[in-house]
Amino acid sequence: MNIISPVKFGLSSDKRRLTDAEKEQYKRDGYVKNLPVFSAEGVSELQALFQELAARLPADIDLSSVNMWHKASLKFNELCRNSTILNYVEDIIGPNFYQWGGQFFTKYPNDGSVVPWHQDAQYWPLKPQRTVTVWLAVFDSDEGNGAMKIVKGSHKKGILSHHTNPAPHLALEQEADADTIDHDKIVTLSLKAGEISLHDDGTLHGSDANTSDRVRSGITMRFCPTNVKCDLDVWPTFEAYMARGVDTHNLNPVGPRPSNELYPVRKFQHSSEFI
Ligand SMILES: O=C(O)CCC(=O)C(=O)O
Repeated sequence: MNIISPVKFGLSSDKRRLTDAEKEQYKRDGYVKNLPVFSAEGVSELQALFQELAARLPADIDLSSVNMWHKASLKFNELCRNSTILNYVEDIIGPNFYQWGGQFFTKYPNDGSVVPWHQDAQYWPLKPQRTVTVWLAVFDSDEGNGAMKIVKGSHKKGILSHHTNPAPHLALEQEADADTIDHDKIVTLSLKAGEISLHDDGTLHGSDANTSDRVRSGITMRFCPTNVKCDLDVWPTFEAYMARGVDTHNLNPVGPRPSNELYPVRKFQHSSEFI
């Protein structure tokens, strides 16, 4: 699909919304995929931004290990305000929502990194459980290069049993117990560069190693309706960055729009570190 609008980060459209079938699928299965956002020109800009931001990090910092790009970089923050992306999110969580996370999940050819099966809500101190994750494909992502996989319908099973697995090739220490994975219900979220998937924070997901000669990278953006509150005792630097609508609940500290082009160095950082 060719999508047109002369905004930064390429060509996108305000016109496409989730269809009723996609909304139903999200409720029933905990995900939707192959939602178009960027045309070929936009994808080139997106890939250039990926190269620029990845190159900004000191050599000893792994791109996938840092979050908070939406606090550190104005360009990244603007990418997360793309109206097509926000329209899709609004169709799931309603008109008033904020962003709290922005991260790359990158696997270079044969780097061995794996994302273990997990449910996000299992370790996120956010109540009620309503976060939608946007996973934006910077490059084509498929079986060959370690695309994300989900277990269809797992978001309806409540919080499943996890254990800690500190193995160095794992991008996360939280791992769902093997007997929680229904292998018949696994779906690979193959995406073309410039497309997004959405998943529910209760959906089991993970990804295998990239054994291809192609880079696999996705940008995750975490969005919550304004009635979701973070437990600051667990995540003290949490801040809500309004993405759309108004916040009448005022349950969380609010983060300022970044005015700089900096980079995060850890998973969690406060906006005051980027001034
Ligand atoms: O990119 C991946 O393989 C996993 C991403 C992930 O864990 C997430 O979006 O929460």
